[in-house]
Amino acid sequence: MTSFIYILGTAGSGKSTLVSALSNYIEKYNKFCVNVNLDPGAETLSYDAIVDIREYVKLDEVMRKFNLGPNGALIVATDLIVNYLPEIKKLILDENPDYVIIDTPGQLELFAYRETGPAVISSFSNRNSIVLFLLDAFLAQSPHNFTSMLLLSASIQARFLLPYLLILSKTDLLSASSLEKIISWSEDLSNLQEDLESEANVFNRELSLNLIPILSNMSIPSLIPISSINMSGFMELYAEIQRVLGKEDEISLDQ
Ligand SMILES: Nc1nc2c(ncn2[C@@H]2O[C@H](COP(=O)(O)OP(=O)(O)OP(=O)(O)O)[C@@H](O)[C@H]2O)c(=O)[nH]1
Ligand SMILES: [Mg+2]
Repeated sequence: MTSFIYILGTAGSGKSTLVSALSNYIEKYNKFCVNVNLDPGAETLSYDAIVDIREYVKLDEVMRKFNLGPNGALIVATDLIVNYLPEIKKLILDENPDYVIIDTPGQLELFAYRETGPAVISSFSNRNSIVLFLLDAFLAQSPHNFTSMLLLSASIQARFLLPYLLILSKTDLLSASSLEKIISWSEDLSNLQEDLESEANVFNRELSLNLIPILSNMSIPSLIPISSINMSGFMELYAEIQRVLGKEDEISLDQ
């Protein structure tokens, strides 16, 4: 049965690089993966895409036709994706893949908070789907940033209502101690709270501390640290994807 893996995260968090790394990794287990680019603003793709939305929605044409600058055109271009969903779905399912890995626009808010994201998911399949939400480890090193990222991820989780994994990307950029610190925050928010107490900026400190009780009431999944450069964490990530999708047998069967 075909499963859909949606890669979401803020601009530059490593989404497109993960599409390429994850599909290469999964294919080692003799699973057939296809990649889909839903980012009309992508400059170049580092992976083969069975569907590239830039062939349907061209940013420069949108700019000319609607007399828009690049940011306005991205909003319209992302909205226009919904017109092509039945055609795209057919192209994907005709291949009968095990996994479809879906790259989403850098401007997370265009996909997540307008209609396109939910429309894509309900068109492709509400079942056998999972969201991987990327937190950029380099940015997550400050306790205030990390708190904001958790809040954003909880908001995305509420918006899509799909099984959901929280991924700490680019961990190769961090020292072992910085990585451990971030993991300790995610495992126990009281560790995060403690480090927020020494945040120098009063406004950041107060805002983040006020968010801790809210975050404590939400079910935040454990963080999966990965690097798409040195491939650390991919075994855990793939195992977790399979567990959530109910395909636990794949690794043990195919290894
Ligand atoms: N060191 C390191 N760099 C990474 C990793 N993953 C991605 N990058 C780099 O981060 C930058 C952004 O990566 P992308 O994969 O383009 O990120 P994105 O989220 O698709 O970016 P947008 O689509 O523009 O939002 C690139 O320079 C990547 O080479 C990683 O695991 N480690
Ligand atoms: Mg990208």
